[in-house]
Amino acid sequence: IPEVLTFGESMGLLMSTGNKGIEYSATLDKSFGGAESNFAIGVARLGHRVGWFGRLGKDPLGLMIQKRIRGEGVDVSRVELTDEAPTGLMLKEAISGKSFVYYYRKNSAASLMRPEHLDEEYIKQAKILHVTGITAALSESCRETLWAAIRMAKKHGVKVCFDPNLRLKLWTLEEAREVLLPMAEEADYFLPGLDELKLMYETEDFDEIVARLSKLRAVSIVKGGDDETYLIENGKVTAIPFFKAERVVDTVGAGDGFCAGFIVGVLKGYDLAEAVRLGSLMGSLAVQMEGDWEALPTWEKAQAVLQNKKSVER
Ligand code: KDG
Repeated sequence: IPEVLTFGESMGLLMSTGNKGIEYSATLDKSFGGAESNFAIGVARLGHRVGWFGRLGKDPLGLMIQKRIRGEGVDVSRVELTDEAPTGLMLKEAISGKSFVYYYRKNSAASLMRPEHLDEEYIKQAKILHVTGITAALSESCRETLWAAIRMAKKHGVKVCFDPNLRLKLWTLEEAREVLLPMAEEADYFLPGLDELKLMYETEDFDEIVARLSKLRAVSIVKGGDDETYLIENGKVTAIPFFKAERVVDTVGAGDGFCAGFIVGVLKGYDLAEAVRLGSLMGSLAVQMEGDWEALPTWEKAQAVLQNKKSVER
């Protein structure tokens, strides 16, 4: 039985390599992405039981995604492969450490998810449900499904972890704000990025941001300050220094890795600052390899980095 559940859209991912953009690359690397499955893989690699569900097209990309997520040890028993629509796709290029994505996901199988697809019996036995704002951006029915899942979790005392994951390629800031701010109010753990908060709260002023967050019932963890993460609990701010990444290859997936580390810390009963440190370590490792989730470490690797152990390379 999974301790943590998450759901959302996972897509085929074609990525140019060698610092070349999509326009000029002759070949593309094939993988998959999806904020929630990235998170699930991170949790599984750290040794905790996690389930991811969503809808995939019954097509080669859908089959690949299901197999590979299963191969990471994530429970995919509630995944549905459907003929109704294809699996979504995204293209990505990472040029000098900056990543750009292009979506081909309108009317994908995942975007047709409806509240009836949720399995309440499955959701109710988890300790934590992790969701992101991307799902809300996909379609009206996905937004309803997300709300329905949040309500189910709350009804059964399952804690809700919410990452707004603002994607302005999917909806406008105004549309996003209208949905994401009320969702944040329902969360137990709220994990936005500082840039996202500046946009959503329409302010650059950190004190004002803290004041807004302090009104939430959630504990907030603000990712992506200059070189620290902020933990905000009952109006009290604790700044926790980042783990510095040795090199930045591909930034996509850093936030999902962070959430995975944080939630694993919570499951292990760490105090929140310590859970944030594990999140930050995961985020810093996630950016050091191409791919949205490939660089996420196992528990052993994470411990070795924490203890500053040198790896034996040859
Ligand atoms: O957080 C990383 C995700 O953004 C990426 O894996 C793909 O889910 C994705 C999206 O919608 O961009």
